[in-house]
Amino acid sequence: MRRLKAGVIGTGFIGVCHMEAIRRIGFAELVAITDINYELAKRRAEEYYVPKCYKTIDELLADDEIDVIHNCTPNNLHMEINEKIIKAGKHVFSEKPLARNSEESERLLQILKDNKNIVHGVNFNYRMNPLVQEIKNKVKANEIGKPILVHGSYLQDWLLFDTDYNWRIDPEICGPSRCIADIGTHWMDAVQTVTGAKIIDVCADLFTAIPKRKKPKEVVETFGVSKSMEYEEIEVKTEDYGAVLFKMDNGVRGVFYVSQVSAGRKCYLNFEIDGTKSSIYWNQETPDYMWMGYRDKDNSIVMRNPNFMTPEARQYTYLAAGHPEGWNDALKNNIYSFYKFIIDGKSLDKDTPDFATFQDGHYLIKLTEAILKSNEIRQWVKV
Ligand code: SOE
Repeated sequence: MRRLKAGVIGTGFIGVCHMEAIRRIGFAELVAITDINYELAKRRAEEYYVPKCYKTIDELLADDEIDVIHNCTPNNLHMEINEKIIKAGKHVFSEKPLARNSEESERLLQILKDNKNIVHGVNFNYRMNPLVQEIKNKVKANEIGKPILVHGSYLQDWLLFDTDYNWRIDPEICGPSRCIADIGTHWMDAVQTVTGAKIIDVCADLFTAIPKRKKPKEVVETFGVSKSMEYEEIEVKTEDYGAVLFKMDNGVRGVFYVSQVSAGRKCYLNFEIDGTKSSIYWNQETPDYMWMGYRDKDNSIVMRNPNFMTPEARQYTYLAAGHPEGWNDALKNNIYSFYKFIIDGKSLDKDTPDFATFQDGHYLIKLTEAILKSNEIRQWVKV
């Protein structure tokens, strides 16, 4: 069987997750990596036994052996690198956000029009949890009736203290939105996936709870803690919290809030879909369980069990019930569905993938911009 050869650009926190996911796919082979920090890339190459470690992105792009390139760089580099990958004729799997703004992501879509053979994906990984896929199928099969309301949140605490710092705080690198762009887009993607509908109208309130932070002199990894006593005080220009009311194109009303300053919450992405017959609730911190709520019988908590799942969702679950599957598995599923789409010879012109495409990534940037606008003008904004 043919194996797809992969290259990874950026070997920080998320780059390593991609590398490990590729390694778990039988028909994929990780052949090369690169990082702006060449020493780090070399260490990773040794640790993971990656045959080629390039000094520059251009060298990696010029490698004829490579079919797929993962863009795991910081946000401000996504656009240029995505463009280069497409122009090098490689399939591209990018971290979110695709670009700094929707003008840039729109330009990527234009470039893709002239490169129709390229398969493009964005890492909205939460949609690929087995139970999120199962909920999608249940909603589609009308099990909860017609969806009426959607609500939930995504809460973290890794930026609670004023001594917490990471490149995501800097709008030059992260972009004009942090909390909404970084984790709100995951929530919106998950909810759009399970309902099969789009958010089209938003009304938002954003808040910077910690307006000044102590930026350490050393570089701190995402979720890392700085031990440095040397710092400079900086003004924070992006939001720590956001609340959004919304309407979807199928009439569903919704509300969600996101925070990176909620003590004790780590990766607390949860949503509930309330339908005319019943409700379903799922939380990423307990990913193997979903709650089903009823008006006319007892509520129940259902444990992920491949034996009783829909065939569509079962393709994304591997372990027997009681053997937890979680965040890394969902990320693997996302990357697997991307590679499977390519190896099966499918085309984004004709086939609908389970993973998020650049089209979806572009729409999520437009949603983020509408949320920023709504917060600014204190009014509802159409996307
Ligand atoms: C930091 O908030 C972060 O790593 C996000 O950037 C990821 O997208 C999310 O999955 C986990 O948290």
